[in-house]
Amino acid sequence: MTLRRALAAVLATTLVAATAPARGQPLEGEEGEAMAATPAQEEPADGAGFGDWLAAFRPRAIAAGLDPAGLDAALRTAEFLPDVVRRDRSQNEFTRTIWDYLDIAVSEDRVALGKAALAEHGALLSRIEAAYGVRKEVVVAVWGLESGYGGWRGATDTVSALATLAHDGRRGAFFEAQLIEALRILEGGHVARAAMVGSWAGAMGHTQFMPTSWAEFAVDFDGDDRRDIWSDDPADALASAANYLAHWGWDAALPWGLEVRLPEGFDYDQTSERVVKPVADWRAMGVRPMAGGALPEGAEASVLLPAGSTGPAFLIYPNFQVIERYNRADAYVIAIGHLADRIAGGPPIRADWPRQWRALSLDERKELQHLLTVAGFDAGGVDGRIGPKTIAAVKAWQKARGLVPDGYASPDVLDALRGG
Ligand SMILES: [Ca+2]
Repeated sequence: MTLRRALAAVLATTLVAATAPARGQPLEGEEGEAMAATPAQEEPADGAGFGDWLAAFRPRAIAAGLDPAGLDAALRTAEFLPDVVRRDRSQNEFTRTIWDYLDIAVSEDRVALGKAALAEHGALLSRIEAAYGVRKEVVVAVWGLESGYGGWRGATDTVSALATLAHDGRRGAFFEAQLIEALRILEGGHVARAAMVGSWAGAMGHTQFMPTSWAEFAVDFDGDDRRDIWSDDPADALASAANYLAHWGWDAALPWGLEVRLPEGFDYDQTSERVVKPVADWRAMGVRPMAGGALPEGAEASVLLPAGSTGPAFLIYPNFQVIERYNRADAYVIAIGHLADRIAGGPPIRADWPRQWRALSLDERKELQHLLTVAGFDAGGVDGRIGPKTIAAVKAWQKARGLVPDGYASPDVLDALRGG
């Protein structure tokens, strides 16, 4: 094992990727317990009926086209995994601010490991960049966040994890479809049954693809007729990630975004992913790159304030929405883009984050939505997810009170709402 691999394995226990939280939500940890807050208290996960579920699943899998003998062989060692259910049920309890997340996701260690990975796999990454038109640093950043540059790809048996989640039923249909695709991968001989391991939620390999993403986007880049994202050799996995980003429209001529300085008197009503203008218009309004120089033009862009008006501002380009195809959380997208920039030698984010604020808990997020709704601002329900409607409701409430309408659901906003 190289030093880089050893370091990456250590890193992965403290950082790890975040799995698909909704937009604007605090990020939850995946494999790393260090990411987790206190797990939710709930009834112990119950494997009763798992065998019956597998028996009932078998004809559905055969109807989906799977070979009965291969299917039986693959399912013979499938087990109910109580820990998978526990993690699935407690996901929304985890709470982390974007700056706490970025401290981990784009730590100096992860930047240094990314530079080492870029050097070690430079020839491969150049070939991938030429084939898919995705900057090599971006591919490395995805690798670094999803699996600590391959050092932690997950050790949970994927068939068992998916069968457990399909049986548990909270999102049963989704995970049953994933399980069928996973079984198809085995039938195709792309990976051995025992080697098909990954995260507790079924994401696999160096770049943590779910089975349906594998089916649609994985490529055989090394030409051995297997689309192998699991083995130590990252060639297929990294090319698959580039293929994924290319498919969703990655534009090699543009950045993902960049940190900007907003002019005095800037209208904060303009800060939203929903407000899209030609870059030239933002330039005319006085928006400038924090690092100096000129804004890359030739595209439309939006101004994003992921921590409100007292934190950093970013001008985000269409590539931002491409990275969202991996994970819709702003914090994740910024982490990928910024890690790529840092690996390429760029500077840290310069503006300070509002570190005096903590993240709202799930109960507090629900209370915020409830209070906004009672006050006449439609927060889009009371589900604890800070999505576009909740952000718009916070903005409208701020405007009505003569505050800066940045839409950020800070503890101060909640306190003011409690005060009526
Ligand atoms: Ca291959």
